[in-house]
Amino acid sequence: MGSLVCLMVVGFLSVVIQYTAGIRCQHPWIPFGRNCYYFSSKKQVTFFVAMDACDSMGGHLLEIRNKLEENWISKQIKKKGYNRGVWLGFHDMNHEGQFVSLSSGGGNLCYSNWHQWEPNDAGGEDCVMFIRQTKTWNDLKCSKYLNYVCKK
Ligand code: MMA
Ligand code: CA
Repeated sequence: MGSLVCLMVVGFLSVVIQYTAGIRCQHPWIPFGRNCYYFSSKKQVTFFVAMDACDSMGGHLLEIRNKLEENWISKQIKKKGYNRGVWLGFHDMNHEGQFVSLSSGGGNLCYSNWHQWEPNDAGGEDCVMFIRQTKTWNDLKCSKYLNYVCKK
């Protein structure tokens, strides 16, 4: 095999192994891919309370990075019985319409899944939620109450 093909095979296999072998998570965190996830109680809280809760547990508010993760999160949320959805660790508090990640120091979003007509900043909405029913995203006032998921 050419060395490039060989490198590609090794790279592919290491990704497969990383995903299939999985990682260990401390109870009550649960694993998916290379991360651990904490699902909040049924109590709903504001964006800032959710953010602080995740930070204090050594994680950060959920940032959905791809469709695979999004589908898994969606299933977990339904299992948990959250009624509306969850906060995501994205916001546009600094520049209206420019949504950035909380954890990666204000980086732009590589993956997004906005609901039709969103984000619409209706009455001033700077935080982001994952909508349980439609599996899409909406910008929402940060002072609203939702369930949350932490990731680390
Ligand atoms: C509507 C829509 C959204 C907005 C929420 C606020 C239900 O959806 O206008 O864009 O964020 O209302 O509750
Ligand atoms: Ca909105």
